[in-house]
Amino acid sequence: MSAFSQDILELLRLDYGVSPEQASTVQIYDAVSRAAMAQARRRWQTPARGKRACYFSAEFLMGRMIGANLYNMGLLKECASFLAAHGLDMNMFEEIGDAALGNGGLGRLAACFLDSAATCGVPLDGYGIRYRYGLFAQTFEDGFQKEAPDDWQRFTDPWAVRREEDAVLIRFADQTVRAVPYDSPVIGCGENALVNTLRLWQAEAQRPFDFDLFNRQKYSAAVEERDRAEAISAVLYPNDDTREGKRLRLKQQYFFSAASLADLVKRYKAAHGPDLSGFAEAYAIQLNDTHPTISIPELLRLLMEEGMDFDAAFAVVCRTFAYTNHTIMAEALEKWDVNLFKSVVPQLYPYVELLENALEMELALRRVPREKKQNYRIICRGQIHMARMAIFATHSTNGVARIHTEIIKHSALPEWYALWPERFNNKTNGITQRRWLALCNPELSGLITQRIGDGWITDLDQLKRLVPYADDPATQDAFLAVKEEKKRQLAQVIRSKEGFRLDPTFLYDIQIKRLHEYKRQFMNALSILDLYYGIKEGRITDLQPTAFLFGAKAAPGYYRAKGIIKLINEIARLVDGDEAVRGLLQVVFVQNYNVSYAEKLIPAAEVSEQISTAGTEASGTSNMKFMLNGAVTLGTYDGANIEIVEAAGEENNYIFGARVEDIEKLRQSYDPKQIYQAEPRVRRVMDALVDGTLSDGSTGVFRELYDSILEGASWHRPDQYYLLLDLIPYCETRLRLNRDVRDRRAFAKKCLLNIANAGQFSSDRTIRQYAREIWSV
Ligand code: GL7
Repeated sequence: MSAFSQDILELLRLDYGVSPEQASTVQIYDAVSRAAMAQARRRWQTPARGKRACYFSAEFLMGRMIGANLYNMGLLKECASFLAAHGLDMNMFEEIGDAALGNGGLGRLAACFLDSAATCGVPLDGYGIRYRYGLFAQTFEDGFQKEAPDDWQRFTDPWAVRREEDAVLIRFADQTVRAVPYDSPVIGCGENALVNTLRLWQAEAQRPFDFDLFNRQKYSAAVEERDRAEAISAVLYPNDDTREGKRLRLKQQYFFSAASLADLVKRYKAAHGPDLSGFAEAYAIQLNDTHPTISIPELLRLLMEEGMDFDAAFAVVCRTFAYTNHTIMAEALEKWDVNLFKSVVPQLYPYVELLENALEMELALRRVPREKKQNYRIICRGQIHMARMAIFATHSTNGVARIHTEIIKHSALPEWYALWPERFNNKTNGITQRRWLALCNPELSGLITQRIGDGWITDLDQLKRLVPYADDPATQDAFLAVKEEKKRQLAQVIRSKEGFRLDPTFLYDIQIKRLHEYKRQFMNALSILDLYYGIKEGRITDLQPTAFLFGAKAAPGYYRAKGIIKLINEIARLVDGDEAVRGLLQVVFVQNYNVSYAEKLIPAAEVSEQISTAGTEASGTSNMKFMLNGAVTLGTYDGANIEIVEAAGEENNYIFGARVEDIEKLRQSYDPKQIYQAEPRVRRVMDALVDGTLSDGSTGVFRELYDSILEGASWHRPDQYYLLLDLIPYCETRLRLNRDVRDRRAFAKKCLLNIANAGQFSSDRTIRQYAREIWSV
């Protein structure tokens, strides 16, 4: 028996006094994780020398760590056989340890980056918050979303180590709290692998309770201070792409930024002595969106309190930090009310003013005319503009896909690009092929490795060698067999989780991502209605039976997003209850879509829905995961879709709809009512919302959705995301795709060419670009 298996047995025996047969699922999970952890810890030391990069992020959407860690350590097979020998298997860990400390793409990107950096030998550590509760758990009641707390730590957290000795105090105007770090090893895969660190800070009170008050029998008052401290890291804000100017949110941001910087300064001094002028040569810090931007005045403060003058300190700050922009949606650009800011972190405000003054001097030097200065001011009309601060006080600002970076430079922030063009650069997002192919799709991985070897696991460009196989009927058939198997497996999962019988012979068309108007799940729903009426009216006669799958969480306060979930659930009910279409259409909205669910859905997909309004989705990353698993993209010219289609061939994907240039031209004159009136199919599906066909349980939310398209609202024009403009082209492209899939081998060829050309979308590539072009590590 291997040392690893022996360790597991011993942990079970010593800690729990059980054999594998007697052990509970949690006990096995704990023992397996800790046995692996013991091995990882031998390779887990931070080297004393050399520059390190740090990824500051309010979100790390790690998902379940056990599988990925065992895989990267080369222990997965051994673990599987150990479990099998005792009549168990890896699926038993299903309900345990899915750390949802992020909302969506932005948080998952951070997790992929950690995996890639450790694999590529890039010294990169993650810094963030150890939320007590992650993104809410979602269920549906009568088709409406219900939220419940995500108590992810309730079993154990064997992958983290509490580092009491590295705790620091964080000062706010009204409280001082302890920040206690929990470290997880980030274990790379392959020959160049490192073990880096993810350090998440937990907020605690300086003392557990007030003894005095307790003795006087004032029990709630005695623990009040503790509760107020713990509130800071209690919950992840459930908003994706919108930012609320909430006090607690600002506290969270300062909490982890200040703790992380205190940590780095302490380490720097231990290694280099008290003079901090070389700080930027020791640490490169990437700001993941504006959430950690408060680090800028904080580092300035730390440096100046050590005696550095402003100019010297500012130079260190600029050389240390780099900023990634992840969205240009107006409501997502973070601003803090000056008074709120001062009432939370008054010690920082003078440093914000220093930054503002330095900016003012720079603008004067560059002869920016008075009337244009408004666009630059960090402090403007009683608000602090975090993105402006982030561009001004860093050496690099990057977008996350080619089109997104171009939009930043030429339409979102052109005045900044005009002043500092050399700071702006693109880093197209990527995904880790370890989790998103090797681990989640061993069947396809096996087929690929059988054809081209396993070098792709750490060098995804090697997938190019699959190109010749795209024409090979044996490979096409093998691919189709794998897809069928993954669809069968997914159908089983959905049967047990949702109680819905998905037909594995149907075409699987999947849209999974946060629920947001700009992502246009609503348009997908309207298009399904068009298919439904098309079949009923005899306009569509030869449809390849299709299952439309959705997964999405709506921010709890986002009324329309929740209405769209209800709408899709009602359409599912309509379709399911109608004999005439039942053999042709299925619609299912899965509950509690998360990383683990994605790992089941993506390998089974044949069609990847990427249908955001052109110019709105900065990049998207699920588009890359689907591509890697051999789905074709049905999408718009937006985000990374453009680069995907460029790499894999437009003929192997299905692109439709208005482009950014079209929308810009149309913007002023766009009138969705005209389309509604001129096009009976559009009218038919829109009217279904309000004519009694579909019921919203008398909430009025379907009427509100209808009005948002045809009437607009006080804060936006009608159909602000151009659903009606793109609806018919979308439906027609969908039908064309549907006709194409009948030729199974021709379709398999398209899928194989997507896989073969997915190499550039590895986050290994992205991380190497950050390392070389931004961090110099
Ligand atoms: C996002 C973008 O919306 C998404 O397109 C991008 O892929 C992701 C990672 O760069 O970042 N921006 C954002 O605010 N959220 C995202 O997911 C929440």
